Amino acid sequence: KSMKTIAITAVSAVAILATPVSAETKLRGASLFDEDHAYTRTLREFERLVGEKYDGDVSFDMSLNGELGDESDFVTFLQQGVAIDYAIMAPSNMATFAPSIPLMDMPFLFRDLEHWDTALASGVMAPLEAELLAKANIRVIGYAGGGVRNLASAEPIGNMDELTGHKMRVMGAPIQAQVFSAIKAAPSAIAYNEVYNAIQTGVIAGFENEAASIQNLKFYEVAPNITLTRHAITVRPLVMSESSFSALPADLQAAVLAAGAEAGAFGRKLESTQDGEKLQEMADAGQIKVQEFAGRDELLKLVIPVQDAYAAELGATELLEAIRSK
Ligand code: X1X
Repeated sequence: KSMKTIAITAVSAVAILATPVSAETKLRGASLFDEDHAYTRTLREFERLVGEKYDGDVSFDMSLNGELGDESDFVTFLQQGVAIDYAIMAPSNMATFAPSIPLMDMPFLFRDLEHWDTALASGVMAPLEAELLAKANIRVIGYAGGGVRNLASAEPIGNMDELTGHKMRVMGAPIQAQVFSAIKAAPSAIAYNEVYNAIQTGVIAGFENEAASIQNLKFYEVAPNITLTRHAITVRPLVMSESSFSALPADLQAAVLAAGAEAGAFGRKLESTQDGEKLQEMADAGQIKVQEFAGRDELLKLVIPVQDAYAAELGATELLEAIRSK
């Protein structure tokens, strides 16, 4: 062999050694909870399904127990395309970047579980998803949720008199504070990971949440009184940073979209089925005391004009009507 042929062969060998046969893609997720919570289980199902649907190499690394902060941190990471690639998010914790997204989970939007289910299956939320993608760089790939949100407080809150002036934490979207002000409470937006401490130290007297999270984060220790206002059935998009999504090969993108939709359905079934069971478990364990709210219909009457005004301000009156009429 000539010196030239030997040199070319050596260069090719180095090139082959330096190029991995198939590069592995690593996706990073985040959950506020441990492995038992419906969100974490839904995200694990998402990971499993992507692995099943994709022929290439993909691995997952999920931070648990709020190690990376709460959802107000996640939304910034997702928007910037740093630290995490996928998560389950409350729309009301994504308001900073997309002001109309909290319409999806505003209190008193759904009549019951059937309405919630029909609305989510209908694709009616598509304009809100489009705004989230355009303004926040975040892509909805499925819908989890299905927990019923109730009041949780240090002292019992059973009627309008007790609710009036009740100092409670709400999520960051302005519509959340507007709704709870309309029903005469005294809401303030506080980061989720500060709520336990804020109730313990008396800064607030309670908050509102669903059974799965009250149980998982032991909120019953400081807010053991549950009032069944049933003011929200959670809509929790499974989301991906668009920066991460758009960098994936086309066949992995297809696997992510299919897995997101299926994992969301898995999560909705899981959380909606577990919701009542978890309340019962906590009651049976003596961790919570549950009571009805006297006059829930009155709450609804106070809230409807607030929802209407919010939708009008966003130019989303037709969308709100479309959701209501599902
Ligand atoms: O109230 C919150 O900020 C949180 O409440 C529950 O843990 C979940 O619904 C979560 O998504 C977040 O909304």
